[in-house]
Amino acid sequence: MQLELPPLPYPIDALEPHVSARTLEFHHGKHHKAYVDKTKSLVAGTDLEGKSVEEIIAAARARKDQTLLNQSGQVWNHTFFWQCMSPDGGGGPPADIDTFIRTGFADFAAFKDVFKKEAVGHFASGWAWLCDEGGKAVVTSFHDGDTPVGGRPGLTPLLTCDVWEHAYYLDYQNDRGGFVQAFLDNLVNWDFVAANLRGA
Ligand code: MN3
Repeated sequence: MQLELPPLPYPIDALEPHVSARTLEFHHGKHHKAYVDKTKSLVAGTDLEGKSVEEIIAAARARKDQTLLNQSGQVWNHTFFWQCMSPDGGGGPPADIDTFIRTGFADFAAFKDVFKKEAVGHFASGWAWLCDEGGKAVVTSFHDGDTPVGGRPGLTPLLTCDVWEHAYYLDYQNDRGGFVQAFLDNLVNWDFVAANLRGA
């Protein structure tokens, strides 16, 4: 992944009414941009200048540089997160994803329940994830700007929901559960999740 602010993969008002254009103006145009700008300023003039976001994250972990890890992790997480949503999202998953989800959960409804509990129960800022861990579906979360990228051996990220307040406060105020429910029911881009599962 390039250290750049990518354009959103859909028009800014495409996720309404579940995520408003105003939320995306701030979330993508201000918050995500700030993480890109801050990471660029942190690596400028160092051996990490010009490296990929994954390389910067790996170096931040190796050097125990929490500031660089949070900033570069937020770049990766947000670029991934935009692709996890679609105006045509939600509903049931494609057959291959449904089969995969049953490696870790009783069925799709049970998965949604666990994912929502993880997202709502995550204390303070962070991200809820569906990952492939050695062929098994797992739900987990990471704090602040941390990311599954190099965060735990054998963990492949498939889907994420941003549970920082900036992701939902303009539309849902303090109702994180309402946002996560709308995300699961109406926004998840299961085709993107399936591509991640195939290693695309
Ligand atoms: Mn965010």
